[in-house]
Amino acid sequence: MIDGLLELAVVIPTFNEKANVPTLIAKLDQALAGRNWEAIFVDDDSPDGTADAARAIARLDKRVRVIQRIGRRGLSSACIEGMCATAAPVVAVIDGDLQHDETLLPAMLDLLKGADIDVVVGSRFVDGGGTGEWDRDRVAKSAFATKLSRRVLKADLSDPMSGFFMIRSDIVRHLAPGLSAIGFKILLDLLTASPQPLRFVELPYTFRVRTEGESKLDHVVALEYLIALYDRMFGRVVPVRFAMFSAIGVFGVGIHMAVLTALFVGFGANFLAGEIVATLAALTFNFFLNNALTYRDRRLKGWRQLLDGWVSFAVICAVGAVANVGIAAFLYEMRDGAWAASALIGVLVGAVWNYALSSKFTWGRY
Ligand SMILES: Nc1nc2c(ncn2[C@@H]2O[C@H](COP(=O)(O)OP(=O)(O)O)[C@@H](O)[C@H]2O)c(=O)[nH]1
Ligand SMILES: [Mg+2]
Repeated sequence: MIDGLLELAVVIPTFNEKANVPTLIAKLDQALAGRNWEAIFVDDDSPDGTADAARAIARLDKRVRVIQRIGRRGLSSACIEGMCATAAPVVAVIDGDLQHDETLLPAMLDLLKGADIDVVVGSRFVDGGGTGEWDRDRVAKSAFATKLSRRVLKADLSDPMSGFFMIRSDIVRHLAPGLSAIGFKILLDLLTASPQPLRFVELPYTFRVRTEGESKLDHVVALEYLIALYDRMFGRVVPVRFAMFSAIGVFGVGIHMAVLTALFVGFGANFLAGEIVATLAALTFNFFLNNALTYRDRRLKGWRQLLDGWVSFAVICAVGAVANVGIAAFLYEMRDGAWAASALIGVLVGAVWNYALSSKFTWGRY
């Protein structure tokens, strides 16, 4: 069998998992003995040198490959790139921290060799599976997220949030252009993107305890999850990034008014001075919030990038403001008296301008 065709690619997204790399390869080697497989590490340039650790093994073992992504973060997009980087007919995704049970892989592969299954999912929530030593808080959060995603999914899958699954690679390539690639729930993304329901089987496993490194799933990741769901439901009407950008813009108006009120009413400052300070405060607030949330995956870091980004954002927004006022004034002239509608269209044009240019020039450069 070893000399035969490549059967399976195991995609392993990693961020700071250096200590787990050799163990994982050894475990895959054992679990997949007699199968023709390759492992693809997709590492987001981990500071701990995970990619180097994987390359050190890859020099000796041709089954191991490494994709090192620079300047990008994101579990879903890492999985997609890994899955599209193989000639194997079947791909599995497994965490790099040994929490998933790799001994399930041969059974998953055998199931996919039958004609009528598209995806095999490792599930913590079918009989025989488990969440291991999770605390109650995490079990509750996970149960909530699972419930929510089942609503969106309309499929009777017990563990749609699972990060451990195997799928035919032609299906992934076919669905890839329509994936939202945001956040960390790639399986959910694949299942919801498919025009016809994917045929799935679930196999139970117990989520292991992490012994090396630490979890990257923080609160912002939970927000990303909600964003991914939003994207699936309304993303076609209003793109998720634009919705976030606009929501943050509305917050910015609040900041502007609060600062202006404090300075002008509270401290009796000159109106123009108050306006200038309020505008700068709102602009800075919007810049940092967009950097942390809307463009989290392309976040600017360090003084130099942040300063460059802030300046370009300020210039773009200044032009956006001129366009906003100009268009509103023009419409107001044309449709005598429709002041509110004119103003709103001005705001919308300004917002689209700010969004389009800042996504290209402020957050699109590094
Ligand atoms: N390439 C890449 N891998 C990631 C990223 N975030 C997490 N991972 C990897 O995804 C897997 C699951 O993440 P983990 O933090 O263990 O999630 P948890 O098990 O739910 O706590 C691990 O192998 C991580 O190293 C990321 O932004 N990019
Ligand atoms: Mg983990």
